Amino acid sequence: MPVNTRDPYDPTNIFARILRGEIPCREIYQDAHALAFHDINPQAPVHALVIPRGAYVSLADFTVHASDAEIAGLWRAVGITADLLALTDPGYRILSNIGGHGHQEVPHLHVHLFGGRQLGAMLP
Ligand code: D5M
Repeated sequence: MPVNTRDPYDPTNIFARILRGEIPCREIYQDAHALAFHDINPQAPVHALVIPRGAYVSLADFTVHASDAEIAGLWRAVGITADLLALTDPGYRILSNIGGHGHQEVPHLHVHLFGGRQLGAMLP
């Protein structure tokens, strides 16, 4: 179900439940600010998700309301996750869907990492 980024945060969303340990994930990395795990429906040989621990609906919400430490922490975790998955060289793609037109389905900010093969041109 697409979400509206102006909607309040829904603490029952699936990634909130993963953060609380209520449902399992295939964890790659975690620290004080972020958790990284494998996507349950991979769209590439490597498809990971990195999420902040804080309750943010999307990148739009995060960039306005998160602290500098949270913002730095999320992007550092993206880089660390890419390194752990050996994506950094030869390269990979990140993507974050925002709201209805962005076809965001899970209303907790997540950064997708795609890699493990030569990716095509970036087309919508
Ligand atoms: O993408 C949401 C992504 O979240 C989609 O690629 C599937 C993934 N997903 C959904 N549930 C799970 C669980 N339980 N574990 C791992 N990955 C999951 P979006 O950008 O919102 O369209």
